[in-house]
Amino acid sequence: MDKKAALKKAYLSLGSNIGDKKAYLDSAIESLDAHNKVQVVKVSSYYKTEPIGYTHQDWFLNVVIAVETDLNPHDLLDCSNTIERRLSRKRSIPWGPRTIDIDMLLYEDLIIDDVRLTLPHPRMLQRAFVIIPLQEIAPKLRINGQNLQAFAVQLADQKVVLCTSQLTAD
Ligand code: PH2
Ligand code: MG
Ligand code: MG
Repeated sequence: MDKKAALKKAYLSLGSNIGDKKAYLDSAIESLDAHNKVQVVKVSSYYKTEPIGYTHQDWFLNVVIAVETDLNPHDLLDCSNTIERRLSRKRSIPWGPRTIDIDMLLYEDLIIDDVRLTLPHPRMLQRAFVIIPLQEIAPKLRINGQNLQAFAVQLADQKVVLCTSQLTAD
């Protein structure tokens, strides 16, 4: 079979709110792309975003990427978790501060719900820090028959600030 035809498209959301946030995001994206079965094909702008869920923490820097991969969803999850560990991710407070978080949003149009992985990501439609950058790199994407703009307008109260090219660490 034609190799290119076998590649699967997945979207990942990355976030950081400790230390040099941009360096953590850049390093995670480079590490994903360095895997011989993962190719990063699109990277959104970076966005400064107010923390959702657990609010007593610093603002996040968030980005969404598209990858093409030969890995199945669980192997892509393992790959992401390995990179999180390498970037000294500690799991303490749920939804709390983290050097790097890599969440799988979508993998083709697969629906998965097992102990390790739920796809589509169960909270993605409630999160402006996911929907806004995802809309930027996948403007034609539809979820549950609706375009992403329909979800974005409902999340207008969540603060998501587009970063310019002069992005700094804080
Ligand atoms: N991640 C969370 C919880 N809250 N808030 C923002 N703004 N960005 C995140 O990446 C984020 C969050 C859990 O993973
Ligand atoms: Mg997360
Ligand atoms: Mg996560």
